[in-house]
Amino acid sequence: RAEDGHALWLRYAEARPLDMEDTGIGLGEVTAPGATPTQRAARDELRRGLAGLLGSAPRFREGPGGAGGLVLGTPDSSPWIAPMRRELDGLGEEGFLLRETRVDGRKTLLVAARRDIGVLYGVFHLLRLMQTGVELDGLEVREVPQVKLRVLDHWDNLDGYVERGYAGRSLWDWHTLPDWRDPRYTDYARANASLGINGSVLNNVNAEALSLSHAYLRKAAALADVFRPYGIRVYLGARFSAPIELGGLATADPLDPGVQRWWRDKADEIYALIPDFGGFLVKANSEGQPGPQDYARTHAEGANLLADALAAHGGVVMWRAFVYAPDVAEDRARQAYDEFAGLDGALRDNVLVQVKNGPIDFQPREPFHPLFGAMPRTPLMMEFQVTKEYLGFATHLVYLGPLYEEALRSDTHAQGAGSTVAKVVDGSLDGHALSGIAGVANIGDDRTWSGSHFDQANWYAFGRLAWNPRQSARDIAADWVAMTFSPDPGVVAPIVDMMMGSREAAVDYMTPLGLHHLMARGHHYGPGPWVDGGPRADWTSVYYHRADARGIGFDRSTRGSDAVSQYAPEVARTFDDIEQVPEALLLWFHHVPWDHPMRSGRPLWDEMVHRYTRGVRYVDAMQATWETLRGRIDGPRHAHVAAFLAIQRAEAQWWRDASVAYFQSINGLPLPAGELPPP
Ligand code: GCW
Repeated sequence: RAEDGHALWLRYAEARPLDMEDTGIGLGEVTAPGATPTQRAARDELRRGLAGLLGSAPRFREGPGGAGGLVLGTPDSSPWIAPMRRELDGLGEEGFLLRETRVDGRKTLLVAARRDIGVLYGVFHLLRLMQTGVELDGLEVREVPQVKLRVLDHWDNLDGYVERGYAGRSLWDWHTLPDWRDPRYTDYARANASLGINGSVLNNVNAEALSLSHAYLRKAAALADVFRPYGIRVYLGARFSAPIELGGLATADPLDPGVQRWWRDKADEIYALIPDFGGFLVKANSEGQPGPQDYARTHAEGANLLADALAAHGGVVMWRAFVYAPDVAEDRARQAYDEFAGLDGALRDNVLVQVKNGPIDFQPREPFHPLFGAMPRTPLMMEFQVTKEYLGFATHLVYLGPLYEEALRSDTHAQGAGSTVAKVVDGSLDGHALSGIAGVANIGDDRTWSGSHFDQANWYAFGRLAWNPRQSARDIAADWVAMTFSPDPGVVAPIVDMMMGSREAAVDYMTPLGLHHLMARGHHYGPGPWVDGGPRADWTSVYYHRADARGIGFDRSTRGSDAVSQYAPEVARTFDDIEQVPEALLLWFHHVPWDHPMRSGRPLWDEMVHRYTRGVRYVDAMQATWETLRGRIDGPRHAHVAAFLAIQRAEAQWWRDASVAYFQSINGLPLPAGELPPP
């Protein structure tokens, strides 16, 4: 049933009278090869999509026998595409071309690529155009992915628990794998292929050694078999100490020949089962995980150990830069840069360093991570979080497109103005052929897949931006709404508007003006600016906001922790200057007096309260918008979203009231007049 959200954005609902007559192309006739699994996947998707959109299933021809209608293929699989071989050269392994043309005098729509996977991507693109009501007459589209590895990271444990997952249990049923291949695995692959996602790390970065055991590798191989026709490679989170735990060795020292042999043998074993295995994702020496530093070796020596084991098979290592020292440092925001920047040039060619978008940890707003632009000789992979650990889990409606866009468009100035994070990530700034972008998945066994209807949009936006990091979050939202709810502009426009402001609203009611890490301890849901004490100072809120009677904010300027100096001089100067730093990051970089005059003319304290209240009001506005859509969205989904918005409204106020009251207890200042939200 479409109304429970299980079909995602691939609903293919007949939304407007879009019949074959209209387009003149005769989309009911499809000439497409069906010899390989990927070719059959393309045909299956068209069957499903066109049946839904046009009201009747298309007729398939393998050809030859006439063109006209829809013609799919590669130069090798289709006599109609063969003459285009030269023209398709520029499309790479995954790109595609859609073209409306005439073949033998008949109107024909070509979906052409160099490889089957490109054709499948082209089919999904075409179906998207139809779902969003784009005119096919005169169509000419060339698409090539800008980033090579477009990967979902699942933080799924082998017992089915998903770390920071708010969408039920893990999709992978390790118990029945490899013998039972749940049809959901295919649906998962379809959804990802529709976006161009081409990799899946199956298990948590807090990895269990067991996931590399032969029994579990056979299970992973079964998933790889299901995903392969959809262009998706499987990767695994690797526990650095696995040679000890699985192999019975006395050490996991990367310079030990026995350890090196163990990883080589393990790689051979994996590739025998999964010939196109993608590689390893590693969290080492962070939050208690084992790593090379346990043996006084560097991250580079650790990463290279695994890289050497995978190199012969074409695998890669995605080595995470999310590290922090076992002892509390003066400024945790500095640590990844301090540990990694000096390793530039010391890593093998098949190593990518995977960097979170900001220097702390997926906060509602962070400045871009200073490692972007600081390691020109190393491919840096972006790690976004799709699951909303710090943004209200799956109950709060927060569209992350603008957060991703903001990070990707940030200018590192590494090679002068215009050196955006997107250019670092897609490899174009430093000329890397290897490039990657990862999203920590928000997927589980919930009927909606993502824990709520609107959280599907975050999976969707991540995938679209991974394909092309320069796309606009607003355009992506518009496509998603049209496909998911309705292409009716009267539905699309208000929902897109509501989505586009939703992230800023969460920033406002949780952590305005550059505040960060103020949530409740452990679960990270709900306010906890008072959190203090416990095992580590940098797991508390007071460590980050540093509020006292005179002011608030973390001084990372040249007079403070000097984290600003990790950025290129241009950027550092701006962040260092309290007059120039963007107000959205003011309290990230500066400790500011409560009466500091803001650009609005309000003193800082009044501005803070104003923003907290503004965030709550935005949720009011979302509720009002959603109410106007009653009757235009099917009842079940409308009711689900309305219920979640009511939860969000109450909790936005909880955040606001708790935060304002707490900070008042420190600064003793009155509430500015007129700033009380309705009860
Ligand atoms: O965001 C934090 C989470 C941890 C997570 C860690 C990481 C997988 O609170 O749950 O562990 O980051 O990214 O490694």
